[in-house]
Amino acid sequence: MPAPLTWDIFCRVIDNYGDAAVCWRLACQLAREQRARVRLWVDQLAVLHALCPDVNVTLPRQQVSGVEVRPWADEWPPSTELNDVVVEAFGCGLPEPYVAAMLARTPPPLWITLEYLSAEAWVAEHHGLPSPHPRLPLDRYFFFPGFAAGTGGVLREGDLAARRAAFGEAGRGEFWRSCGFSSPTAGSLVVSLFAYAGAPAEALLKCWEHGNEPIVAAVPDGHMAGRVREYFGASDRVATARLRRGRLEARILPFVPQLRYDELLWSCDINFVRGEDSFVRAQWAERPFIWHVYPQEAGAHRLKLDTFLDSYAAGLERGAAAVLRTLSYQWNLMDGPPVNLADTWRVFRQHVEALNRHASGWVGHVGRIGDMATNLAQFARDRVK
Ligand code: TRH
Repeated sequence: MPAPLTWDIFCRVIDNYGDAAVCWRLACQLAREQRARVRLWVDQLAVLHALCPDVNVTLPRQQVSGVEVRPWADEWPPSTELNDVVVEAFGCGLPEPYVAAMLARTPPPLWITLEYLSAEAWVAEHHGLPSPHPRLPLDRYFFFPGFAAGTGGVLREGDLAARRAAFGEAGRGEFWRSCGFSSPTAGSLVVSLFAYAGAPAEALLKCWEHGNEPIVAAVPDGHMAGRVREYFGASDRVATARLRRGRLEARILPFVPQLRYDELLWSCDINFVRGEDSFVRAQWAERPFIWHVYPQEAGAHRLKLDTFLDSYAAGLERGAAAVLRTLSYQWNLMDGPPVNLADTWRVFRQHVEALNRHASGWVGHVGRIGDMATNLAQFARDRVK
């Protein structure tokens, strides 16, 4: 068996958690499942620390979960040796001295540009294509994650299904306890809420408060938790809070480590997620979910949402598909402030069982193209000379 490849992954945090979240997950999976030696360079270690509290933000070099974590600072550490594969995540660029060293080596390391996840049709056509560097005699290969055959797939650890299956009722009880709560009362609908500032959260909270069933909204600490506190008129900022009015109970949870975010999703009946990584994890949770797409200029995110819903809802019964799209549009403010969100929610609620069944089928469908880390490792093995 050939020796595992060595990897450098470069990541700049644009905003929020997603850039670091995807790179961290990829790095850990390559290290654990491919036995690869992985070095991850991140410009904001504090973001990585939020996702993985074992990361110490003050260390210039540390080994965490099998990955060598390095701060990516302006000053490049001299005499840093090259690795076989270099992943430039989300167009973050590479340090000049590193590129200079790549030019000096024959053959140069394999340079892979990892792109954002999208269900758009052109992704499969562009995935894996080489592209000459505009100035330098170096090729870069574009690696596109995706949901369809011909794309790079999406990240999914080999043991995820087993972890999820083993979680069960006891796991849920333990999850709530660890966050400072008892298990939600039987019969309540449990929903997690993770979204960007634009989401019409107050309108949804109002539906839930005045609805006809008990709802527990689990809100990880952050921007959305602030909105929920304000909705309830709660001024204190204690880490764990339970707020109640009408049929709604909101639970403000601590921001959990990434490894435990799955447990939050598995502890809920419906998940509101956003961006890229939480969106993918909600799919693996095999529960109904509503995606808040990362807002882009000139409404480019509308196409991302539409193309995803087109693929996801293929085979879903018509009523469920229609209300999934309506609620997704309203949550993403696609057509201005939502009108009759309460009606949409009521209809969505009626289709939760159908959406639940569909969620498992989707996992089987996406699983057939293999997971992204395995696909990426194979892609690299095929090209490293
Ligand atoms: O944080 P995000 O919005 O990240 C991104 C960035 O905005 C990025 O610039 C953009 O391009 C990209 O989205 C599309 O959403 P995302 O991708 O879901 O990342 C959030 C991560 O945080 C994910 O790994 C789950 C994790 N998480 C926790 O670990 N604990 C928590 O309590 C919560 C709520 C999330």
